[in-house]
Amino acid sequence: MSSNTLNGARFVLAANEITQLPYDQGAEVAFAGRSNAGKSSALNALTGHTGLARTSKTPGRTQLMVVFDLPPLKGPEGTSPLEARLVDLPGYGYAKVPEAMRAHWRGEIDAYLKMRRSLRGIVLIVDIRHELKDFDRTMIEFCAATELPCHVLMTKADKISRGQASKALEALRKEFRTQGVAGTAQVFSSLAKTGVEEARARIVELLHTPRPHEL
Ligand SMILES: Nc1nc2c(ncn2[C@@H]2O[C@H](COP(=O)(O)OP(=O)(O)OP(=O)(O)O)[C@@H](O)[C@H]2O)c(=O)[nH]1
Ligand SMILES: [Mg+2]
Repeated sequence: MSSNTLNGARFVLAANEITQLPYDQGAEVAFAGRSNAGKSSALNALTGHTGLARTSKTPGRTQLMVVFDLPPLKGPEGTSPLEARLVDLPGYGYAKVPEAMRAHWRGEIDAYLKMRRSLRGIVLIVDIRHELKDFDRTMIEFCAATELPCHVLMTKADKISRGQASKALEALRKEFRTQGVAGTAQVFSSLAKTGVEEARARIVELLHTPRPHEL
């Protein structure tokens, strides 16, 4: 499976709760991040479809789990291909989202992360200009604790210099090392298409890597 397989992404459904998601088999990678961090823009850049995931200047717009199908993953000779999906999770941390809806999504995302057997990795989208927020840290710690691979896209890199971007990346990697977290990270920009190939390759790798409970 080459990294441009992400170009084959197609919208499947938008779910308000995890019971509405496609049957839990195959391989899935979920996009998480604070509201307005740039999740939908990153998905569009990675799949090469502008408008596949809705983007907006109004944070909190994606208050649904949005599922995209990818072409099936070819496994070793003699094994049947695996279904593959990308999931855009609702952004968290937007103050104007009513508390009841935030509580709903806290519960659903928590259950999704803990129970989704086909989930093979998280792509965490953070704004490269800002420090990690509490929820980012919670996500990274959760991934470390459950051996769920996490790849951080430090996006909106077009808004700062290259030097500042490498510094931010080094700082995050250092934080991972000191905390003993096995996460990976890279500089990204949906606007300038920086790091798109690197991110695609990492996502394909995540999709191909079974979790311990699958073995
Ligand atoms: N300059 C720049 N702007 C970006 C980039 N990525 C996203 N944006 C802008 O940031 C805003 C939010 O982007 P979205 O992709 O909608 O963010 P999101 O994380 O999906 O937000 P919600 O779905 O509302 O939680 C939009 O105005 C985008 O145009 C980037 O790489 N560079
Ligand atoms: Mg979005």
